[in-house]
Amino acid sequence: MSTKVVVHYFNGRGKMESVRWLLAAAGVEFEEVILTKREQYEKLLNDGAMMFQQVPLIEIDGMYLVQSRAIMNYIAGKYNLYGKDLKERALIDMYTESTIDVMDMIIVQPFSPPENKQKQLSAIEQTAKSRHLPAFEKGLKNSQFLVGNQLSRADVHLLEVTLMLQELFPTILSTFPNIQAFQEKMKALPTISKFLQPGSKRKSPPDEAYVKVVKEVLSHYFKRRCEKGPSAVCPWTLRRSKAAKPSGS
Ligand SMILES: N[C@@H](CCC(=O)N[C@@H](CS)C(=O)NCC(=O)O)C(=O)O
Repeated sequence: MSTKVVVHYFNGRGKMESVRWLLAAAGVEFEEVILTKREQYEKLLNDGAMMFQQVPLIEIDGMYLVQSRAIMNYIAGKYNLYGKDLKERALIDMYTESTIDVMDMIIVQPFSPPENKQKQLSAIEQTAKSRHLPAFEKGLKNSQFLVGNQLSRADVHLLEVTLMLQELFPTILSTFPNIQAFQEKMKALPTISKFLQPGSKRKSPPDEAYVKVVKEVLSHYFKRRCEKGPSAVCPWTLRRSKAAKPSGS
């Protein structure tokens, strides 16, 4: 096992991007093993590196860590991004879960049937605006940080999720001045500023190539999804429906 921090994931955001953000905010240098082939995933399986046969997987401090929340809890605890006591930690966890609720909706979107896209986008925007962003706006009313008087993982996750939301809905923060001011201060922190520069390990929004690779590497998973119902979009469904058409049509 490497003595450096190594993250094993696709060349995209998915469930690993918040881990990358936390490492970057903490100023931790890390290496990446980018999964592009099914064989790489099978090798990790055969090596027993993935406790639940899933990525995100990271190598850190002589351990193989899986489960994105567990990974982030470890990094936040180790690098002092988890508050000064249990009560602060509980508040940080509540904010963190809210950001995960929003990010999960965004992450799955490229894997959903295209006909659902508009409906899903509207749901994301509506939920973010009416439920999540108002709570963060309030939390930042009299403070530079969401919890206590120091940077925590909640701040890092909030910056990440608000930047993701703005990619989809450019004016979404127009009625949230505290979050806008927060973003500017966060972007100026040296470690964050570095991560936001082109060429960093921050990943771009998902594109078709990323979706294709994920579907190939995790073919067992998407095959199961396809077998569950005709609405799932996957290579097998497309192949089956094409094959079912009479030739020449
Ligand atoms: N609860 C897990 C879920 C991880 C997960 O769903 N990973 C996907 C890729 S993002 C995976 O490896 N799926 C393969 C499978 O479930 O067999 C976490 O948060 O890490």
